[in-house]
Amino acid sequence: MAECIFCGIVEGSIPSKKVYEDEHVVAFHDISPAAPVHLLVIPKKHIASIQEVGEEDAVTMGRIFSAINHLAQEFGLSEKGFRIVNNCGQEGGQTVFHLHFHLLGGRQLTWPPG
Ligand code: DGP
Repeated sequence: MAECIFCGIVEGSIPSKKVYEDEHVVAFHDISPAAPVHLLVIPKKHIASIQEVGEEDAVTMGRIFSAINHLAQEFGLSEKGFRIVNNCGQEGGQTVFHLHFHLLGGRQLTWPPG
């Protein structure tokens, strides 16, 4: 079994509610939703954080953002809007060290975050 939780989700050894998958990207429902829609969009490749993203990941990063756009439409967020969050490192609030983007929507979100 993979040591990384999200690698386990990618390979299917850890269950998740997947909502999107292509050759580079997987998206699934967050286990602890902070909004009516709370999805996580991740690269299949293990990248620990945004600090490890390089030129070689350009196609993957593009796919992540086009998947986010597609999912925002599919989950009915396009009209009223939504938020994309990436937590990076300890003070950034990152708890799972496999790059992921939170897609949050379905309620009025406030700013600034805590
Ligand atoms: P972050 O704090 O940005 O690293 O967010 C990690 C998110 O991952 C957090 O919102 C909870 C979610 N999460 C952690 N473990 C699991 C899991 O096993 N399954 C799913 N679906 N989500 C998880």
